[in-house]
Amino acid sequence: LPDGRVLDGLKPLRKDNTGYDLRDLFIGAEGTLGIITAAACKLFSRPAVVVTAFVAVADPASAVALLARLRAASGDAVSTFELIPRLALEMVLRHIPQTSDPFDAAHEWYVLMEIGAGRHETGLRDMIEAELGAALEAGQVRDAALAASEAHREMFWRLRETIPEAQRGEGGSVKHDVSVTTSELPRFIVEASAAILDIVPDGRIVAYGHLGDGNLHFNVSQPPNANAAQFEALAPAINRAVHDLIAGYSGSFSAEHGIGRLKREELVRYKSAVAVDLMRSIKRAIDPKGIMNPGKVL
Ligand code: LAC
Ligand code: ZN
Repeated sequence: LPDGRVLDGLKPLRKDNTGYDLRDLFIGAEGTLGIITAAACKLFSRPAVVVTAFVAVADPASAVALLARLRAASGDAVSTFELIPRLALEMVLRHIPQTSDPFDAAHEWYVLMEIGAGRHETGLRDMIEAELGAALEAGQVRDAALAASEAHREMFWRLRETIPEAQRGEGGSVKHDVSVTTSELPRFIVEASAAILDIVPDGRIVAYGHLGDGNLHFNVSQPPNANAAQFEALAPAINRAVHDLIAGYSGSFSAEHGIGRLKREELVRYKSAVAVDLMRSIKRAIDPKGIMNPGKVL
């Protein structure tokens, strides 16, 4: 450390025993342990072919099965697998200009997927069409549209990326950023939806996001015509119900967006006391004056 103290048990970066590998400690520390002043990035070659598809699926379990099918068939080249419920698509179509439903019929659930093959891969598109056909026969897929151009691809992405903005157009919302093992996501969605509707029977559940990472934004929009502030006053009760449930799944209440100030209390509630003590000790050792992003995380 700059003041000469030595942290035990860390792997020295250099042969002269200077510089310690704090990388893993810094990941997710949100700047509370120091400032990153340089980074080296490992680059991968850009895939020659990327296939983007908007797919209507029967239910979340079918989406999970489809993900497994496509990972196996593509040699694990699935780079996007975003779950979208009908309600989210409807909100997007209502609030976001230049959007349209890719299908004639309405479907309960959708997936936006992207698969990129290696540099020399050919026949990827045919392979994905064949897999989607098989999934259709198996009852997992209801309909599918493959992007035919870059503009078409951007149109599909717009349907996914504008969900937060569209949800804002629907009034008050209570949000979660949870993760569970991907295979358990379908059961979690059923149970968390029931838990939320117990508290707010007309709440509109907008559970969307990064299914490929086991990470969902399990959000609830206010009932239509309700008072936004009154609805958002239910946030602590709704958060508690969802986060208690996620703890039972050994999942995380903070999958993607960090702890910040908003989830400090949750951290103490759901992490073990040993883990929180250890985090505080590390914080004190590295930042004894508490000057690194004060007030965040711990
Ligand atoms: C998203 C942001 C909320 O996935 O993480 O849309
Ligand atoms: Zn996200």
